[in-house]
Amino acid sequence: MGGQKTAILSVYDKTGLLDLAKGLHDQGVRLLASGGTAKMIRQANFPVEDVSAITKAPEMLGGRVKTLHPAVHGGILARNIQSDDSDLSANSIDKIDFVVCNLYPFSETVARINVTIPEAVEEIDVGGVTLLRAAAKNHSRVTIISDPNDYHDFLAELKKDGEVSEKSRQRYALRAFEQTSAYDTAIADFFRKKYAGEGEQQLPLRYGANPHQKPATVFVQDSKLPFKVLCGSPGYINLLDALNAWPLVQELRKALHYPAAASFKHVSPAGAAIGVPLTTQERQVYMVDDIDGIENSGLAQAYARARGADRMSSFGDMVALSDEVDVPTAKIISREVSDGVIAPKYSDEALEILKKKKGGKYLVLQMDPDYVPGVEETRTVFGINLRQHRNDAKIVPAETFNTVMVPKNSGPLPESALRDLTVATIALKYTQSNSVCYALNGQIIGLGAGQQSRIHCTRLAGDKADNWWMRFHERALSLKWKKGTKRASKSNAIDLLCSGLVPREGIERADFEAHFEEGQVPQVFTHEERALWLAKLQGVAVSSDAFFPFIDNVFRAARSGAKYIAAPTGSQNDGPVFETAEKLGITFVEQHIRLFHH
Ligand code: 93A
Repeated sequence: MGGQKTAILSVYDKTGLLDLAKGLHDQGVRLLASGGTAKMIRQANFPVEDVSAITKAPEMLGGRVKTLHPAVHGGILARNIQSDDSDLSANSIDKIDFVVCNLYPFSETVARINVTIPEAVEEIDVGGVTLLRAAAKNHSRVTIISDPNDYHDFLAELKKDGEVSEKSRQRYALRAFEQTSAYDTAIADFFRKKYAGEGEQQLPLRYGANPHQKPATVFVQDSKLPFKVLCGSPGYINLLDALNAWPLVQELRKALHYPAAASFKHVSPAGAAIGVPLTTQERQVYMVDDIDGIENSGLAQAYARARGADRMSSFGDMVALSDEVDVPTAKIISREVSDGVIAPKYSDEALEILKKKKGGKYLVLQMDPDYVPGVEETRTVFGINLRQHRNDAKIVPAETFNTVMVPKNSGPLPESALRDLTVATIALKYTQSNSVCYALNGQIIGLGAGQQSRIHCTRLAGDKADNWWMRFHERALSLKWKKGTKRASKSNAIDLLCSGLVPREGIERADFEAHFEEGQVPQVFTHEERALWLAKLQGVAVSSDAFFPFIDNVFRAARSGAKYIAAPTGSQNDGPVFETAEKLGITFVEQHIRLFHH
């Protein structure tokens, strides 16, 4: 149409406004502006008309309605098409070519201490957001300038070319869309805190990962939190643990059809297990031989195994349980040092037991078992957003472990091997990488998490598996504790004995000896005793979250009784890795899904 171009200006932040108005005026652009914006331009003696010149309506409601009018939005949204042109001329509306707008400072206002809801409400920009969105929507014709930092480049381009290129319009439109999105997020955040009702859609947390990281909160957008707090108040790390531990037990339950339990610390499992019946010896090693009714509770046996795998690491754990929590399970938890539990349901009696723990402060979360998270997950690290498809890969025993690399022509894996590889592999899916897991009897027996080198994971997990197995040695089972020795102290002393780290002298030795009855301090294991006993650890299943780069991992796994290994392939050393496994009598299964987790 070649005629005079029109700009509408409505800015809260008036930085650079006069230079912009001058630049537009120099280009022969007609300027329309809302109240305060027009006033400032007029005072500087540049020609400007009030928006009311085209709306024929005054600003009203104390400024709540300034630019909200068909004369404005028709002029912005009209395309260069016949029907839009005739609509405009039927209503005597002129097209608008440039929109310059920035919004009321909502975030700055609500950041003030003691801001009231009416104060916040007044800072919710409606007309400005509409200007931004309308102009950005119609960016194929209209230029939207929403950041004073863009004034210079915008004017320079206009001056040079007499118009704004499509590329620039796209860039400016994107910026406007980002701004309205952030603006709406800030408004929703504010009102979620005010109106959502604690525990429904959001929950304030005492602090973040550390006490100085305040404020901290957990929330969902557009739905309800899928868990209820039945007792205590969750911390940030409790929730990180719970929200990793819950899907782990849910997946174990679905894959193996047994009740499942996990014991989490620092966002990795210290133990995870299904409720395979416990032997008398296992009950003793896991310190649950006095729990009434445990033999009839799959869930209690699962937790006894999860907690018993590595009692040192489970100290102060976050527990996840796949099924309704019953009395035997609650009883086991109630006398251990533990931070909290997440489960789909609690029997009344079990809940009463848990509610008494920690002086009434024990964290009890009830998870909605039907909750399904969205397929995408986003996190912010150092102010930068990262988004990915959630790791929803399924570990299905009958499918995941059916590609046997060595020995060739071997038949299908025995049920127990499939079970243990499944436990180990699902555990790795929720373990900080790198990770390697050893499993036996339906439970983790050693897990190496968060090591930068794979062999260090394999060793760490192997050492833990060895330590676990040493606890079944006759000597470790017949310790004579001094009366009053606490469970945690017993676990620490057993750990020293079983890992071969019993102090020889000094106050550390005295401290160790103090746990035992007079004259009953256990002999340390000799090298031979240890070797003899460890040789009896057999049939272990080992899983790795990524391929083994070197054969050393296979050597180490074999030393702790590995009979089955599942790992992704793709290493340059795959050939030697398989050969080594075969030589050591290990069945090596390709597990084709890499399972890094962070
Ligand atoms: O209260 S509003 O939402 N109602 C409107 O119709 C409207 N139009 C523009 N606020 C509105 N604005 C905002 O006014 C702009 O986003 C800008 O931040 C501010 C500029 O006002 P003034 O020109 O009076 O200083």
